[in-house]
Amino acid sequence: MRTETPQPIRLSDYRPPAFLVDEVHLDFQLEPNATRVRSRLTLRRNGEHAEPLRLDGVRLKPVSVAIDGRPLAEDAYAITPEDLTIASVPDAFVLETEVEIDPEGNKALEGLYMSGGRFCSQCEAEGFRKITWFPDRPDVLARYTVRIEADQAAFPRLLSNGNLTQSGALAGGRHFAIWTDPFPKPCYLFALVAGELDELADSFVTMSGRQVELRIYVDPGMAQRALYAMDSLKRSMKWDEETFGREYDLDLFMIVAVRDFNFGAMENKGLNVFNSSLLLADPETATDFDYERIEGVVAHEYFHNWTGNRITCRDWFQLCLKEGLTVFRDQSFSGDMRGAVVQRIKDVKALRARQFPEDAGPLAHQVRPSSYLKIDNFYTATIYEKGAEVIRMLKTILGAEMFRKGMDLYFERWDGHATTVEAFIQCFADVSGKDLSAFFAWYEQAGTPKLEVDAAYDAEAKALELTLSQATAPTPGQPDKQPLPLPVALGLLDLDGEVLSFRQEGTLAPATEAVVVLDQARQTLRFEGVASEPAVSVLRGFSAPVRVVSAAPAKHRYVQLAADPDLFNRWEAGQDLARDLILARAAGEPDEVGEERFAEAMGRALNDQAAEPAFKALLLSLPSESDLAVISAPADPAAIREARESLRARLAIHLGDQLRRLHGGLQEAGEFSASAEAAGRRALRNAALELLAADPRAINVDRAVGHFQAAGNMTDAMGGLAALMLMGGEPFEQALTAFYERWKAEPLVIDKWFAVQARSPSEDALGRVLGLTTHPDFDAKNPNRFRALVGTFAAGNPARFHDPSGDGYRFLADQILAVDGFNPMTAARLVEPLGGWRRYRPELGALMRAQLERIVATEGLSKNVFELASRALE
Ligand code: 0A1
Ligand code: ZN
Repeated sequence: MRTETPQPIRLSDYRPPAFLVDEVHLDFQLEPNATRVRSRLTLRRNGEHAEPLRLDGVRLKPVSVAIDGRPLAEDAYAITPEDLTIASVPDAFVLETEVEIDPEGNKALEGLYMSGGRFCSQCEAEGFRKITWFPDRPDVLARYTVRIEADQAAFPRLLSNGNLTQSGALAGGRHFAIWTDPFPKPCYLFALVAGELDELADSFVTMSGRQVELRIYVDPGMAQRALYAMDSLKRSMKWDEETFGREYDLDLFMIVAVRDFNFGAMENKGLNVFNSSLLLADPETATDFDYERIEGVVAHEYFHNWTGNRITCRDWFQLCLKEGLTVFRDQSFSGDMRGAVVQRIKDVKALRARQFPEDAGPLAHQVRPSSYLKIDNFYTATIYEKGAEVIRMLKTILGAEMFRKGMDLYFERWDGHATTVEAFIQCFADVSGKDLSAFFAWYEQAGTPKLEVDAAYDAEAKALELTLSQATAPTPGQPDKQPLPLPVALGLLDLDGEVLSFRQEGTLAPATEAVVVLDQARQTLRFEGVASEPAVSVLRGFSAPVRVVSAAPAKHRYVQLAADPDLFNRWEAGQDLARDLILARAAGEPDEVGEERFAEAMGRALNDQAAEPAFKALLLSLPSESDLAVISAPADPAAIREARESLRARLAIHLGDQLRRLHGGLQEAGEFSASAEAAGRRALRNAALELLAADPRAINVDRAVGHFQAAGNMTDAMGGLAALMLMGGEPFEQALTAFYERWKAEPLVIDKWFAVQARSPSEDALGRVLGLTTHPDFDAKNPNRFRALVGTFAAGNPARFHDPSGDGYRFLADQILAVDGFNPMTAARLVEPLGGWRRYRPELGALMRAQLERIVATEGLSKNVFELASRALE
């Protein structure tokens, strides 16, 4: 058992920094096992106080400490494994320190570490303290000059933030580079990269006519695979100018790809560092999904230059200030690039897959949390994706023009500062003259509201009464919930699918769409002039992050599936119908007639010539097993899988010929295109095949084998392999072997090979996964590989993970504990699948709980894993 319980950090304890830093001079003598870091900080006391100087610094090997050029006597300062304290310092002074660190031994991938023989750094959130002593908090902004010195042959490129101001050769085969960043920044945006890297070069002319040099650095031989990222970068730069009036500020923008990285990518000023899986792509090795993600993440990190870097967070509780806003920006960009509806559906699917379960379990937290043990644990779907939804609602409530005005004011008012969510919202209140205090509750209240919709139509009066009510279940630490201002976009259709106009009570002009803001627990709205019984299309475009519960009959949903002009709700109607059918079957009450009817309606929707292929592909994919688990109480993953598969089988049989025709007809000829249209056609073709895989007769197996063998790009190869995985047996094994042989030299592709096996529905899936942990290519020290196998099994194979034996849970706990020994951040991110134990059948819940207890009781556990596992048990 752990002896001491770590103390939480609280938002209410925020105090401004005791000392400010104006200038930072760093000098790195790079050696893999013993890097020397000399630091010269120009410090001054912040306000009138007599506090000592306390600087963060984790397990640094001290070499020297001096103030204003005079070395300090040993009794003048104190060093602990976490900080350096100097009892008495002048009001303004220069502090010089020297420490030694061991990048090679750093497997936590935080601070300065080695990846593939290169130095690279990751400082957000609190990694800088593993490099040198510093007030490691985002509200200390300083100007940096960085000198890097290393062996020239081993580390030919030396990179840091800002502009290269000097470089040259030195004696003994060494060389140096000096980088100066003119923009004051918090230390979490510091970056250093050194090693052998190929360069892809391009440039961009900004809206004011400045030329910016663009560089992407990758493993030798990989430069061509960065072309799509470069193109995405240029489109992002242009988009931010056109959409938000934001221009890039330095003369150079660099991106580096690294293979060992805990998260996706990092927005270090002028020197973004990317997980190579989110940067490198060519048609042979990357899927369309990878392309989409690269475009989105390149944009995300670039957009941070304004929302995150120029304006940063006062403290880490404000993380959503930069993350929710930047996700909102990258989602808007992707919508403009790839089609708003399809993008919106994908974003909502992701929200439901990751954020809704979080919000429904013991790890539920506010978009702006009020306490934490390890901030690393708060890089969550709630902060990012729900944070983006909150901004989106703000835009819906204010309108696009007012929203833009508020953003302009935010940029103007806060440029160069570290600020808060309150200050951000205040900008919108100021430009609109609206009181947004009630809106602020979206940041402070955790949990997914349930929105109940009840419609009563009076045929004689031609009036519709719509009663909307909202309720949010208690979450840890928040037993009582308040109503939230919830924008509900809606419209009406008659039962032939024609749009109905209506007059909202109190308005004169008829309309076909309205946005009402529900801000009470319950509200009844009256609509007049409604010509006939309507199907009510509520929450159009998913106008608020809530779960809708509606008493509308299935026939209304069929009308929507066929004809809702809001394509999001057209898709949603299909999802709702499928959900009800699957849950009925899982509960032992299958609605066979309903299933047939659904299959027929899907057939018609697929025939709709006006609908885009990408949209149809989304229509074909049923709600995921984990989405269904979140809404069943208690969840039985085995029953859910069986019921879902049986609905899929019915569709595959009922629509077999149509699906096969679709699959055959969409076969691509000619050159690969990464465009959204071409990707949409591939998506539909692969979705058809995936559905056919639910009917594993020879005709479909052969088709999947043919698809796999003929694949001319990775999207199709993975589509074929995934379909074969679902059907299992010899054809799958053969395809796996062929795939491995073809791609064994490509780590990013081999990650996919591990992941597809982890999703296998077969009885021996866990045995296979266990076997793969001893495969020579498995490496738990590489987060991509570890997540591909262990993360995919735990989060992407619910029926096998939740095996009644509890073996799946034990396996996950073993893996978490093993990885926690060297990489707590990555280990902690795998606790979540065990966290939802209360929502599962009691027998399963007890077994999940037992593993959480075992984790918490482990000697030497990291704070990261301790925080999540202990919260999950509360
Ligand atoms: N700010 C990055 C996310 C990030 C956070 C922490 C990291 O390492 C521990 C890495 C990346 C983003 O939003 O992209
Ligand atoms: Zn971000």
